[in-house]
Amino acid sequence: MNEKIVNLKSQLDAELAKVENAADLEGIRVAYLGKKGSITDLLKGMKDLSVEEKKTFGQEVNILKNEVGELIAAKMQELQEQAIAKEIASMPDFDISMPANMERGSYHPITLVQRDCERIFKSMGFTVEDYSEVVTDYECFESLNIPKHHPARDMQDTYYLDNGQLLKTQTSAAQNAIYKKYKPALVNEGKPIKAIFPGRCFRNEATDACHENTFFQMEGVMVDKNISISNLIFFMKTMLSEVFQKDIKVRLRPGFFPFVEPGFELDISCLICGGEGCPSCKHSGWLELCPCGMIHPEVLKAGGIDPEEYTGFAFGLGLTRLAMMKFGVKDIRDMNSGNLKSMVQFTDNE
Ligand code: FA5
Repeated sequence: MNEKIVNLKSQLDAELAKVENAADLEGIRVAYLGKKGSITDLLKGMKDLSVEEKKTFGQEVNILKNEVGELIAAKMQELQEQAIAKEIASMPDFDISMPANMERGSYHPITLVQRDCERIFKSMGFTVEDYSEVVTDYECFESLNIPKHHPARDMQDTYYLDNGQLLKTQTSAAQNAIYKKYKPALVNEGKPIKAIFPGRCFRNEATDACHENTFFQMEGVMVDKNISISNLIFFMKTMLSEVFQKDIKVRLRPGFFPFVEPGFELDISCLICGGEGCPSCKHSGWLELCPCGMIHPEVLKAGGIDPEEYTGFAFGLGLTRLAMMKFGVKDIRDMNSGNLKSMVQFTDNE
């Protein structure tokens, strides 16, 4: 066997015997197998060999390369096992022979519908955005065409922080930031803004079977040239049929929100009582689920977008209520109860 190969191998053995942690081991891996590593150097040196020598030497280097990879992987395993053993030894009360607690949890119903909605909208080209729960008055109200002292604020009382910020009452609070973030791509590259942003909302209000003070919404916006109500209706229909996987009764009626014009309330027939009327739907047979509308020109302007050139739609889906309907949860307050038994019964099969 080539002398260089033999030397390299014994050098590696010596280094591996001394290594004590994963970071040093990674250093060794790079020194041997990296782009500028010793084995790569050996391969580079082959250009000066005869055809016959190249064949033998090449084979030997490849064998060495595999061997080095295996030795490093084995050493990594050994180091990991040592680390676990050390951790266990440092916990005198840890009894590894104790049986594991077999009570299984499950994903929360809201997480499940949120993921479902994200999957559906992603497949239609929407990006998923995350946004803060603490926002400014400008984000939550003013940028949405709700100036100070506007009566629309009365419907969304919330929790204020000493610094004047507040816990967001609606996921619409992220609209302004989303428009500003994606406006350059819209104007310079002609890429429509298509985003959804799920999030937790807070309102200071009395609770009942379909109202909580802490609940989830998922906002969606689309802005481009020539966006119309038909686009909005298409996306709403697709979302509902994908989430429920069956036909459900919906109704669209006029709704007032200062940040859309025209605005709509999209209600679904209550799936708890089949539309007969029950506490979950305030005995009306219908549940307000997803208000929506065409984005108000003032809101586009606040986001730096020219409303003469671009139009768009926005919707605010009540994710917690959607989860209630999908999983047959009669009282929204169960959703925040932290009661594992109560939640698992709805989602055990997921
Ligand atoms: C809004 O919050 C608007 N931002 C929605 C919107 C977005 C309209 C974009 C137009 C364009 P509203 O307050 O109606 O609207 O709440 C929207 C949905 O959130 C409701 O239909 C309901 O499903 C859910 N929701 C509202 N308040 C509560 C609550 N207290 N508990 C549980 N779900 C709620």
